[in-house]
Amino acid sequence: MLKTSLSLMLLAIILIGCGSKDEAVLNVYNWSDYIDPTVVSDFEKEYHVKVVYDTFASNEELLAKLEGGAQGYDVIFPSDYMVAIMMEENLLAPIDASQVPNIKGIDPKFINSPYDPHSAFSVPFTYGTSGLGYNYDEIGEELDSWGAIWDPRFKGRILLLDDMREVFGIAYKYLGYSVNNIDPARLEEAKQLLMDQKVNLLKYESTMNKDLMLTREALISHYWAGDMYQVIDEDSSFAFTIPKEGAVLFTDCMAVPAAAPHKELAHKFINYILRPDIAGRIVNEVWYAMPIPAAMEYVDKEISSDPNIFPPDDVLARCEFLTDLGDFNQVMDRAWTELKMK
Ligand code: N2P
Repeated sequence: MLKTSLSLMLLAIILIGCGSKDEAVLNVYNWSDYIDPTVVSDFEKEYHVKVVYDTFASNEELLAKLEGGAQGYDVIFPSDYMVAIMMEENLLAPIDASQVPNIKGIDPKFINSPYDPHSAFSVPFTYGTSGLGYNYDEIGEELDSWGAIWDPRFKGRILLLDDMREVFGIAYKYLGYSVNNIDPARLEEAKQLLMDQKVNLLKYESTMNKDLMLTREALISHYWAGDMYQVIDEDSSFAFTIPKEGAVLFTDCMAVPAAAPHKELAHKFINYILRPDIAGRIVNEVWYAMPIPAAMEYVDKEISSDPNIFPPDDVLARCEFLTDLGDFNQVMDRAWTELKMK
């Protein structure tokens, strides 16, 4: 009897020990509002692991974290041009495709892209564009041009993304230049235009935009399509447009930092995200397109048929991917600091 209870006790101690100390952990670092939380908790259950989830607001913030020596992250979500920068800086571990069999379900258009020509360091997660979100009911008319951000009617009530490449992207597109322009004179011209815009600016912001719109403090927000659709889903006074001048087009990716402590589990997570049923659930929650054709049967019709979320070719043709600007990055960075200081 005593022997049985002793061994039961021993068993309990061993089990408790396994549950806490040895439970595997995966550290995920993603954009805010960019996952269905139940997808993460289901991963924890299915793989008997714990996911520590943290968020960032821009590619530059993510880069600064990694350059600053952050060691803990296992899966990160850089955009296209940032994958290129991180590859250049040796910050990424190669993706072992044999551990991610669901890669075969990705639309081939998104494989071997210019930012990662051999798809060696990144796996596409979502794609989409930025644009203008606005309170249609209050403005009383449709907006179709970036020109709206300079319109004196909207003084003090406009949010622009706290995102250097996106903000200069607007000014460049409005002036008819490429978002990847590296001519200093054109940068100066864009900066001046953005200086003039500041009377209308509520603030540069990338995370509180939803609240600021829903409380009516902001009337217009330069925003990413899916995030704006999360607002529209809550309050149908709002609308979204990809302006006629064009916008930034992005592919956000999954990648594993070179210093990731749990690389094998990171690959399992990436493979899980690519599963058609899981991808479908994510699209329905975040309103961003994922390049996985087999996921479409799980996606709500309302989302899959929306041309702002799955943009047709003529819209894509006026949009542009950001590319790594090389040394010009520092020049733009200075102009951005000046813009934000004044
Ligand atoms: C996530 C927004 C990310 C889109 N909420 C920009 N890459």
